[in-house]
This record gives sequence, structure tokens and C-alpha cells, in this order.
Amino acid sequence: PYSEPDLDIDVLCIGAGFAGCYLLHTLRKAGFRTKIVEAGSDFGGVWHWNSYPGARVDSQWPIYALGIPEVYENWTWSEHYPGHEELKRYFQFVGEKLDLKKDTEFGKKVVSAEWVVDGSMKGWSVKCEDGFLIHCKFLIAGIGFAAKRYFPPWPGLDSFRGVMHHSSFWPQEGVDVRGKRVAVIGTGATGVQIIQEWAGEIGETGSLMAFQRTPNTCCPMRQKKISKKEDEEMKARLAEVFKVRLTHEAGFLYSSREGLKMSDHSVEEREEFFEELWETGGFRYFSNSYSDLLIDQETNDAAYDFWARKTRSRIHDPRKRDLLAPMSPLHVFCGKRPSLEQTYYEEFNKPNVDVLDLRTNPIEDIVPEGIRTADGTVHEFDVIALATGFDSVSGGLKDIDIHGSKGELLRDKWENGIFTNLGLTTSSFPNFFFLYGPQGPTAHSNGPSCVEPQADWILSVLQDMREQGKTIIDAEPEAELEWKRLVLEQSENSLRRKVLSSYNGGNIPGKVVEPLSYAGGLPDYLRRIGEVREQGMKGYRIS
Ligand code: NA7
Repeated sequence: PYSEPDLDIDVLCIGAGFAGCYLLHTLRKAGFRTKIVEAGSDFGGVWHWNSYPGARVDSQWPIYALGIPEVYENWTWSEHYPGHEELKRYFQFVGEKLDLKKDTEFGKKVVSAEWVVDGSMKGWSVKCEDGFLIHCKFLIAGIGFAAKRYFPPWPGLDSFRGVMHHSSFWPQEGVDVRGKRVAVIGTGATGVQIIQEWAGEIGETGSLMAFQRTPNTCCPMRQKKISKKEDEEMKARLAEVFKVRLTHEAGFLYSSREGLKMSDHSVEEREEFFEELWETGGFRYFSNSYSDLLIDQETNDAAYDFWARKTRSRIHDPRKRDLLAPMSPLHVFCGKRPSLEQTYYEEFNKPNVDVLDLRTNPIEDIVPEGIRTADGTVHEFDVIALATGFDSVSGGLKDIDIHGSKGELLRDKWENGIFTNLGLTTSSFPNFFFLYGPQGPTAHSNGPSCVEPQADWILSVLQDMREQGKTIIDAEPEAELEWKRLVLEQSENSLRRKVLSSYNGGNIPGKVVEPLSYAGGLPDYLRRIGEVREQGMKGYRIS
């Protein structure tokens, strides 16, 4: 009953981002017949698609990269926070250096996967949109946490006469906005980058309106070029640096200050402490700060207060100032992910760059001329950027028709909440793994820092199984109840619980609100998955 596949292999990886590239390289070296299928036309994953104006990574050099010597010894980054063009070039380099192309099928979007045990076939039957069929023993999803874009259900989305794109599907050739009337809806990490870029690109004759529901709490990026000398010094230390990143809670080269609470400091010391972090830039202001920043409301409020003072002083117009950086926080500081910016707040000092408050005047619908708000006004535009985010972490996996051993669809299994073992597998979906996915360190960690040890873990499991002549691995349902309990417990004390956000599915209407990622920190997570292997794969049935 099963048609002849186009490919019959050991391991199929979905996605050619950091996860897919690393997996293909390591699994192939270990002798597994491995292939990648990728919807896009090149390597890069989210960076293949991220072509929106100003797209830039905000994990700082050098750790947002693969820890594979052939790659890092031969690649030179130009700045601390590289832009999307450089990231695209990096991934092309990775593809060439590791000779990945010969085992990658581009332009293949996976739409379904079915676990089949039938005669000689025991594995996954995976189908792509164009009918391409793959049979594999093991299936690994490396689709990232932003595989499913989110469009708010505004009527008339298709009726706009001008140019409109979601940020994650921006045309690679770009959109010329010089002298145009442009709108950006959403002020998350993406919206901030587009606004910052477009405020310059439109010139003096264009105009920009930011449609803001919740103000971001952006921190200074402090972008820097990397000199030849810096690069050489770093290259000499990189092997060590890539190990060190695994010892920090978010996979960076620093953590929050263990044992240091705000109450340990006098008011003057606190001010100095905040100032130093602020000046250093990047995520440090909140990720290298007091250990109780996300636990103690008073500490959290103080961090917001410092942020608001710094930021408000940069915005001249009192109305814009109150909208972009209100005196009192609208939610817990860091409850939503703060973005990094370079000139974001100054851009609003231009007379042709403005912000509209969607809290008091929400979007009613999209009309041919532009955007109609609740007060009846039609705001006319030539170009609209939808920076409205993603059905993060779990949305992409639920979008594929994945049928497990009981015939059940993954999206149905997870309808009332996510169940995984170790944030890597889910019961009744044998020989199926996912990286940087639900209930792993995902949204709380630097991508490559999370993906590589997860992939190493999978590799060891597959090698052990091969040695022992075993072919099927499935998580035990009891183990995933236990993992879920732990995931909930790790988030229990966090002030983040108070905020509806992409950390907990609260950004998508109707999505179950629950912690989507493991909040216990990367080292703790790695220790736990390591222990499972040491204890003979406790929580798994292997046959
Ligand atoms: P985010 O961070 O989820 O931001 C989405 C933005 O869109 C955010 O400002 C939302 O406002 C806004 N939004 C979403 N729905 C609506 C509706 N219905 N009306 C008005 N505004 C809306 O996505 P990004 O793409 O910026 O960033 C994604 C990740 O990429 C980020 O976490 C980084 O890891 C990199 P809200 O805050 O919900 O009020």
C-alpha cells in the first residue's frame, strides 16, 4: 500500500538551519545515511527567510555560530551583531565547508509524516508538498521556534492595494520605501528593527507610523565592528568559548549573578551596577543582572525604573515619550523579551516618524487604502510591514500532519497542552525527535548553544541503539508527565507567569497558556538529559 519512496534513508532532518546543518554533519560522520529536506532554497533556517529591513541577530558574537572547528576556524564575522546578509553568507559558507549540499533537498516543504510498521517497512513515511516521498528510520525536526507566522484575524487583510508582507516572508530583493508612507504593525524584536531601519530609508519626504499595542523595553545593542586583532585573539580561544557557553544559563558567556540580590546593594551601588550593565550593552542589562530580577517584584520594578529613566531622556515629544517608555511598567520587566536597539528611540524624534497607541484605538480592519482603527480613521499607506510574530515554539510542529504509532495526530495530542519527554521526544511518536522545540531550553537560550548538545544527545542514543541492535525508541507517558511537572515547577516562581507572551503561548488567541520552554537553565537541562542516558535511558522503551 505504500508507494516507492524517492529517498530511503536512516535519518531525515527537517530544516536546514543551525540544527539541520549540525545534525547532517555529525550523523553522516557517524555513518548514518542522513538527508535534510528544507522548504527554502538555501541553508540558514530562519536566516534564509529573515530578509525584512534591519533584520539582525541579537545574540552577541562569537557564540551565535556552530561550534564545528572546520567552520569557526575559517569564518570571520564583521561585527558583534551580524545582519541577515552576513548570516546568509555564513550559512552558504557552512554548506560548502561541510559539503552539505549533496545531502540536502531544497524547495521541499514537509506536510505530513506517518509512523508505519508494515512488512519490511518500519519507520517514518514523510511527504512533501510537491509529492516527494521519503522513508526514514528516524525523523528529526529542526524547524526552529518561529516556523509558523502569525497573522491577526483582521478582516480585509487581502484587500490592501499597496505592498504588504509579514516580516518572516519579506522579499529578498527588498521593498523601496524612499518617499513612501509606511506602517509597521507590532513592536516586538522584529518591529523594532524594521522601524529603526525604515525611519532612515524613507528619507525626509516619506512617513512612518508604528502601530504599537505594547511598548517594547529595548536595551542598547552597542554594536561594534570586529577588528582583525580581536578576531585573531578570539579565534585562538574559540574552542574553549564554545564549551563555556554551555555552562551559562542561557547559553551565552554570562549568567545572572548567582547569589546577588538587589537587596545586597545600597541604592547608590545598585545605580552603579545597572549603569555598568547598561553601558556594556546587549542582553546583559537583564541577563547578567541580579539573580532575583525575575523573582522579586521590587527588583523588577527597580530595573524598569532605571530603564525608563534612560529611555525617556532620549525621546523629545512628551506624547511619544509616554507611549514608547511609560513611567510605570505595563507588565513585568522582561515578561516579554526585551529587544536590542541602536537608534530606535531617537528615530521618533523625527517629525515624520510617529507611534499610534493600539491600546486605546485598536485596528478594526485592513482596507484597500491602509489601516482602519476603531475610531473610524483610515490611515493611508503605500507599504505595510506585519511584524506580528509567531505561533512560537510549538506552532510549526503542530502545523505538520504528524501521525504517531496510534494514528493520532501530534496537534491533537497537544491540543490541551504540550507533553514531551526532555523537550526532545513525545510518546507514541517513536523514533521522532525535535530540537529547539517545546519544553526544551528554546526561548530562554541562544539557538546554537541549545541545538548542538541536543543533537549530540540524539547522536549518542542512535549510536547506542545501533550497537545494541535496537531499532525503536519511544518515550514513556509517565516520563512526560514527570517532565511537564518539572517544566511547570521551573517556571512557577518566575514573574514571567504574570504576562501573556510568546514565552507561554499567550500571544496567540486561543492557544493554551503554559510555559513553552524549559526555564531551569541550559546547564541544568544538559545535566538532566545526560543523566537519562547514564541511567540506561530511563523513561524510554527501546526495542
Ligand atoms: P513578537 O515578539 O511576538 O512581537 C509581535 C508584535 O506584534 C508585538 O508587538 C505584539 O503586540 C504585536 N501584535 C500581535 N498581535 C497583535 C494584534 N492583534 N494587534 C496589535 N498588535 C499585535 O514577534 P517578533 O517577530 O517581533 O519577534 C519574534 C522573536 O524573534 C523574538 O522573540 C526573538 O526571539 C526573535 P503585544 O506585545 O502582543 O501587545
